Amino acid sequence: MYNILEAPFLREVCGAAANLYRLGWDERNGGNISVRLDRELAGRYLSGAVRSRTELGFDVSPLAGELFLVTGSGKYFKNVADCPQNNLGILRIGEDGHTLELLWGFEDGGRPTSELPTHLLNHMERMAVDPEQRVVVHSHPTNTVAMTFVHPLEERTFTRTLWRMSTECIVVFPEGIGVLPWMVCGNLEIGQATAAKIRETRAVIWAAHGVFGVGKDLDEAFGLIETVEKAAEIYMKIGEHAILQSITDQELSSLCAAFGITPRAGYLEFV
Ligand code: 2HA
Ligand code: ZN
Repeated sequence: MYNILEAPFLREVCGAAANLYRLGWDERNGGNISVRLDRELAGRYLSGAVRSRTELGFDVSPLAGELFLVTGSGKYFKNVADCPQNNLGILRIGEDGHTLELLWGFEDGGRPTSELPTHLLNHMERMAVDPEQRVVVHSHPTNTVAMTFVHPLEERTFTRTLWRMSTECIVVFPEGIGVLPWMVCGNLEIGQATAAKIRETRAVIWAAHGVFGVGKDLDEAFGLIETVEKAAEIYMKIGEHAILQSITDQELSSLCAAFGITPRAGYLEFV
C-alpha cells in the first residue's frame, strides 16, 4: 500500500485549500471541497477497512460505491496542508445509497463538511450530464459575495453583468451563472436548491454567502470560481464610476463565434 500523504489527489486538495485561504476567500472554517476519487487509484492507498458508518439521511443511490475526499466540518483551510489526516476524510457511499463509510482521515474525531448535502447532490446532478464530473468547490470569494448586495439577483441580469466585466467570462461560463437568494446553509434544502441549478450552470452563487463551482478536476472548478470572482471584483471596483464603454452584446456574440461557443439561449440581446 502506498503512503496516502503522498497521493496526488491529496496533495492537490492541500494546495487548493492553501490557495483559497491565501486569497482571503475562505476565512476561519469557510469553504469546503469534495473530490470524487478514481476508485482504482485510491484503492492503492487505502486498506479498505471501514472505520465508521453513519446515516446520510437522504438518498444518493447513483453515487453508491463512489469514494469522496472531503474537507471536514469546522476545519480551517489554512491547516489542511499541515495536517491532512485531521482536516480531510475519505468517504465511500454505501451500496444502499444512503450510508457514509469513513475509510480514512478525520483522525481527531472530525466529521465531513456541513455542506455535504450540497456537495453530494451537486456531484449526482452533474454526473448525470457529465460523466467526467469529479470536483465540487465551495468558497466565500469577497467580491462575488459583495456583488450580491448591490446587484439584482435575477440570473440573466447577473450573468450579463459578469460577461461584460471581462472578456474571458462568456468563454468560461457560456451557460451563465445560477443565483440563489439568501437561505439557511448546511442543510438538505439548500443542497436541493443548488443541485436543481447546477445541471445547467456549473457555478451557483449563494447571496450574502459564497459560491459553488464544479468541474472535472480542481483546476477547472477553482478556475471557474476565480473567473467569476475576477469579474465581480471589476464590477465592485467600478462602483459609482460612470461607465464610458463596455463589451457590447454584438462583441460578446463575435467572441462566442471566434471560440466556437454557444451562449445560453436568450441571454444576449440584439443577436
Ligand atoms: O464550512 O463555508 O457554508 C463553512 C462553510 C459553510
Ligand atoms: Zn460557506
